[in-house]
Amino acid sequence: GNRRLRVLVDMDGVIADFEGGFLKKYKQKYPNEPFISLEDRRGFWVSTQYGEMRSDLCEKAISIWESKNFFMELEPLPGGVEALKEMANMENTDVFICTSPIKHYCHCPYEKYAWVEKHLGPEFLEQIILTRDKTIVTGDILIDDKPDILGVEPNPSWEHVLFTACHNKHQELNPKQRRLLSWADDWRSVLASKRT
Ligand code: BVP
Repeated sequence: GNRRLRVLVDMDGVIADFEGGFLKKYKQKYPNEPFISLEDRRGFWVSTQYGEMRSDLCEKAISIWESKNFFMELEPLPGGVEALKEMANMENTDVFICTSPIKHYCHCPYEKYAWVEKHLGPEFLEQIILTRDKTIVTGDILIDDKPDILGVEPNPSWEHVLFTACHNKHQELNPKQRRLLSWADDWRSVLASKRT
């Protein structure tokens, strides 16, 4: 059979700093509006928490990631690029970047490819999966900061390993769910545990 390990890695909040990039550009564009510090972030959806603070701030938040160059200019999260390159060079290991583009499609999909080419190299362009439904993608592990990954497939093949982010660090997990606290955490052991 196929003894290769297939690792799916999310992009925003796992290898690219969506939250930091959002807050920086939101403060630049709306210097006189209230904001939510990363320490106070709760819940996956930035737009929801801003909308709860004041209803018009939901669309102001959305305007940030719908802008040209938002996704392109995200900073890499510490250790992510190095981890993916190391993973890709491991024996019997296939790594894919599995990321959901926003529905405002004029910049985001292009900029995600450009980001990968810039930070991981052109050979990584072969490894990109853009999908709004990750449950239909098969793999052994999905490393993702979104706590609930749902779609049309009720029993996805992958084990979701929750990557810690400002919005999920206080969240209670299902008893059997595992976390990676950061790329300094022991991701190599998580991969090893799926090979046996
Ligand atoms: O493209 C990202 C940003 C966007 O959703 C996608 C999440 O992709 P994955 O990390 O799951 O692959 N996004 C959108 C909103 C609000 C939209 Br209205 C948000 O609050 N946060 C967010 O990440």
